[in-house]
Amino acid sequence: MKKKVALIFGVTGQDGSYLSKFLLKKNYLVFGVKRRNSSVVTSRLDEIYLEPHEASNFKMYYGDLSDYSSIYEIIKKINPHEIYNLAAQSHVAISFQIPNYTMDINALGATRILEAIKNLKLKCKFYQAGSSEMFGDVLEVPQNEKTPFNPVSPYAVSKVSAHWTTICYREAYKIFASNGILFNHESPLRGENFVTRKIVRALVRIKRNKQKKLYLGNLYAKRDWGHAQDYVEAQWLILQAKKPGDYVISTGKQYSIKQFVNIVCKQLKINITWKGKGIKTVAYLKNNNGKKRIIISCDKRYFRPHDVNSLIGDCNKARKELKWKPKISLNMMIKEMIDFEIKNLNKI
Ligand code: NAP
Ligand code: G4F
Repeated sequence: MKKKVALIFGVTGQDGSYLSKFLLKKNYLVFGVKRRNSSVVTSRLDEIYLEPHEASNFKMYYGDLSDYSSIYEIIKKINPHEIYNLAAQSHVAISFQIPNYTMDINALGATRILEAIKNLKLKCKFYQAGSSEMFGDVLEVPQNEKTPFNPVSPYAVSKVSAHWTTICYREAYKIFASNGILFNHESPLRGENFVTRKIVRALVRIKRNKQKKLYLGNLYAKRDWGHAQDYVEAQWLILQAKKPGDYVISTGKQYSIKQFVNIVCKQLKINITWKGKGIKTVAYLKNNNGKKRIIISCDKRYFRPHDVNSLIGDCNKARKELKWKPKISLNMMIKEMIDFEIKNLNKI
């Protein structure tokens, strides 16, 4: 039987890596699009990107979401059954510093892919990586597919635009185009400047005396955190549905950043005490001689002009229609992230 062909924009990212491995296991031929960087960083794909190009079921091409001609040519050459658009300037805080770029890549980037599909008259299916950040200052608790969006960052606005463009092309041109509305999902492969990886990495290093302190921003924001491995399965299931549609993917549980820190400390057997309020909150350790050492403080640098304070998803539609549910608990995920950082430290 001929292999199914998938094309992944954003293949070098956290989800791109998990999705590539997932699709290879499902016997797909996987093509990834990688943008040019001054250093070649494909570390998240090392296990699958070692074989010779021709013989491999995983191949990469250079392209950029800012460049319509590269997108058009790659899609034309590959003629995929499924396209996953995971590429984005995905950091919410940074989107306040580079709003034009964020809009170009996240909003117009999705439009460029959809335009190429339309212009080439392809029958392929399209997945758009939407975000719970689109709910912003939430208008309903928990959030589901019917909850109105209320975005509060350039990142969220760009994702709302891509979301509606996907629906527009589905309805106007009958393209099988679907949106995932994914809540935060993490893993050992998460970017180092997202809060979960930053916390785990720093606390492992503090435990090993390789770092003195961890500086954070808003400790009181709450997120609904799942594991990227579970969430890429949902991305695939969304494209296997009978009809295109939009799906919330979440765990339905939420924790604050402070609670996340507490769980990591418990697993690492770091005995911290919290003190203070707001930006003056600190966490300290007590030495054997009773002296206190502050290991966590807040720093203005990590606060956003406007933060999303509370997110929690209701994924009943995905549970019912896609038979999807999260399998990896927060505790299991944190353990995996800790083990990964310890392994990294031991390599040095
Ligand atoms: P990520 O690790 O930041 O990966 C983003 C990917 O996009 C990387 O491969 C990156 O390439 C690529 N990219 C950035 N700019 C590009 C450009 N101009 N042209 C082509 N590729 C470009 O993000 P992720 O966590 O895997 O998330 C995947 C997608 O889901 C993103 O769209 C994100 O916004 C969305 N999302 C994520 C979450 C989450 O919690 N993880 C939740 C909801 C939605 P480089 O490697 O070269 O940087
Ligand atoms: O880990 P974060 O940067 O993730 P955020 O902003 O929720 O965005 C992630 O999830 C979205 C889905 O909802 C994705 F669409 C998006 O692409 C990305 O993957 O921050 C989480 C929370 C925020 O409230 C932030 O203010 O943690 C708070 N925080 C506190 N201290 C911090 C820090 N965030 C970061 N990055 N760094 C800190 O030091």
